[in-house]
Amino acid sequence: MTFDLFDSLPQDAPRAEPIVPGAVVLRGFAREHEQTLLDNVRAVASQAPWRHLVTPGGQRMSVAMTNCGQFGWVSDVTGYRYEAADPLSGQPWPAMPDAFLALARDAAAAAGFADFRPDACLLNRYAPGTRLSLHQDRDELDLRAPIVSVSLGLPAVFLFGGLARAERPLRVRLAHGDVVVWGGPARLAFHGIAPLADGDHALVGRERINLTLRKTR
Ligand code: MD6
Ligand code: FE
Repeated sequence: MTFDLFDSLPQDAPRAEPIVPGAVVLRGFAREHEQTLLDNVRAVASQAPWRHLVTPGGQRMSVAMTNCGQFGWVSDVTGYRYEAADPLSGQPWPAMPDAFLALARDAAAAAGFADFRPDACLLNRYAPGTRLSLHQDRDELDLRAPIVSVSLGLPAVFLFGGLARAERPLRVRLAHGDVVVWGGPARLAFHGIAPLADGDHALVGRERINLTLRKTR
């Protein structure tokens, strides 16, 4: 029998980096589908345009957002919620692209969450300087399901805190193609994005796009 060391060390297998129990970064997991994902982002935004939502406190969010799938996350002065129709058009959100579903299912499975079937995808767009302040994602009814988060374009610093807002967050660099899967004991952790550094990504330009895929009910 021959034994080739390199058979057991695939050079191009995505590396899985645990952040905290329940949360893992799959480095480069989305890279091979980057063009399809970006084409789909463009198609979604042509039907349901990027917009700056207002928080219940009356602040305009600096991150631009849109949605696809059966439900979309919206915020206004009355609160946060998931809605089946885009409030701008009254029409259903654009359908979830197959490539989003497949990537979410594969990433969740790689992180130990079998059979993940998201019914919502929130798309976030960051220009240089844009940040997302610390928050919890708790508008979903089934908190046993994980969230799968895909980073495209400019790199960002993900702030990963604890279950209390006051806990000092870890800083994790997320680059183009990285996928974060989090659930279990991390599901309600506070998190955010530090102000985006300026740069020019070869494929995406001067912005960062994030997709977060959720099971809302
Ligand atoms: C972002 N992400 O990466 C913002 N939420 O632009 C999130 O707020 C987020 O990455 C829940 C789960 C994963 C995430
Ligand atoms: Fe979040």
